[in-house]
Amino acid sequence: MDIASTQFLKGIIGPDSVLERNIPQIAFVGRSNSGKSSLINSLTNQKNLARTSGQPGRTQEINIFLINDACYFLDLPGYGYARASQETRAQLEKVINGYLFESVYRQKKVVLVIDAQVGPKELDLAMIRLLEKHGKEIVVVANKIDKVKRSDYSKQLADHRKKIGPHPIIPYSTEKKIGRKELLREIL
Ligand SMILES: Nc1nc2c(ncn2[C@@H]2O[C@H](COP(=O)(O)OP(=O)(O)OP(=O)(O)O)[C@@H](O)[C@H]2O)c(=O)[nH]1
Ligand SMILES: [Mg+2]
Repeated sequence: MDIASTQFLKGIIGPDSVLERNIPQIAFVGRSNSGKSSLINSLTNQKNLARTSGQPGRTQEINIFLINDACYFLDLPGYGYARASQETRAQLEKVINGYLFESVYRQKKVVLVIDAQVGPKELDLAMIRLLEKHGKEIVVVANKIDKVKRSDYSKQLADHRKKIGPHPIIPYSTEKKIGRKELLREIL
């Protein structure tokens, strides 16, 4: 299945009636700057549907996109942006955890976006453990795979796999358009 239509619905910071409709939710989570918003643009073949930035901390709300009139993509704020103020980080964490762990909402899949070159950091592993504890279906996207040298590719992915455990890991590059078909197959 491919993506034929995409529509931005709204940005939310807490419970919302849009999420009460009987439409499967696919949430994109991960560290700030890992490329969640770029990934949504890449999957939907749009340039500026989700707003991206070289500066971490771009996405501050949960932006909801309706895909094919059939499911939602939710672009979450990133966690772990060290230079944000304590207050901002606490607020973002409240939005992320409130939606994922303290709401009545269920996700068809949670797509955890990591930087393929950096690998999963402690905050990512903590997020994976929390998601597992709450019984979420996790798909890991190793984004920015274009930054990894060809010769390091399989060793890097094997290292990530050891840390991440039994969840699918999809190498991806929003810049080089690598991994799109594989990820769509996994989530749609
Ligand atoms: N090299 C490379 N850079 C990428 C790729 N995908 C995204 N980026 C860059 O990563 C930066 C962050 O992208 P965003 O999509 O804004 O990241 P985000 O995870 O939504 O960030 P927050 O909203 O702050 O949580 C931008 O400068 C993108 O151009 C990729 O596949 N390869
Ligand atoms: Mg973003």
